[in-house]
Amino acid sequence: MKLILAIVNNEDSAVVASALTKENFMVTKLSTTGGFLMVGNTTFLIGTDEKNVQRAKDIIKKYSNTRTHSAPTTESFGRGFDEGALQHEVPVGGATVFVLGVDEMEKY
Ligand code: 2BA
Repeated sequence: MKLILAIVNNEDSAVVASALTKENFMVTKLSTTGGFLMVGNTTFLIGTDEKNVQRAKDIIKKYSNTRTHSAPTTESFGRGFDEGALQHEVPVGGATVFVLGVDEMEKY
């Protein structure tokens, strides 16, 4: 048994969730926040047999797009988001995926 943790852009999360569910994966969707941009993203928890991990990763990859996000530079910190604040573009995603071993899973 494996636990897949997949961090996905909010804009892709509905289509990723629905594609996984359609392929019979059990999915829990958490609202999370990236520590760098401090912008909302979605973390999926997917418990599945090891033989299904690659299929889940393929689905996540297929529906997760890379985007750029505007972020304040360190020189702008403390100046707020006024028009003089310096911005730079940061690439975000597709998805960041972790695969963890699971010792036990029980349902009561
Ligand atoms: P954030 O932490 O908000 O990061 C957004 C994007 O900013 C990252 O995209 C990366 O391009 C850049 N970035 C993050 N930390 C940086 C740093 N210390 N210096 C310079 N640039 C930095 P992604 O790598 O695609 O990550 C998207 C989101 O996935 C992250 O949002 C975070 O929520 C999560 N994530 C990515 N790698 C992770 C890891 N190793 N552990 C835990 N969460 C991770």
